[in-house]
Amino acid sequence: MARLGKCFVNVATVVMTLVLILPSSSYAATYYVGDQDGWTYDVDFDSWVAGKTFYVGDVLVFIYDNTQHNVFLVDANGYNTCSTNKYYGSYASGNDQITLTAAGNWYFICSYHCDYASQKVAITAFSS
Ligand SMILES: [Cu+2]
Repeated sequence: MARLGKCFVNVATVVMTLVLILPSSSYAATYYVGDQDGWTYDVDFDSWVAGKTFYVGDVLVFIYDNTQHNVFLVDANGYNTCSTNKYYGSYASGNDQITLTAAGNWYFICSYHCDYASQKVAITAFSS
């Protein structure tokens, strides 16, 4: 019995050590863009971003009606001008999960509603 008890202690120690040495990216957060409103044009995405700190490894989930909206990953110019002439990713499933894979600024726009309804969001990802 004593031997069994020691075994459990050792297992517990190994598990705790593994938890402690896992990189912080293992605790990546998932963000639903626009919260309950989702990815649409009735949302102030600047306000949604305010107060949040995003890290590499975090996941953005864009939920939307894919007959109405889409998601384009663009650069700063594309974000500012609502242009998809140059983009790095396009999504149209209505439930897109996009991982922030690098530190820096990430810009997402809806090609239908960026210009006149400001359906766009800019996110800065920090190294985790
Ligand atoms: Cu849209």
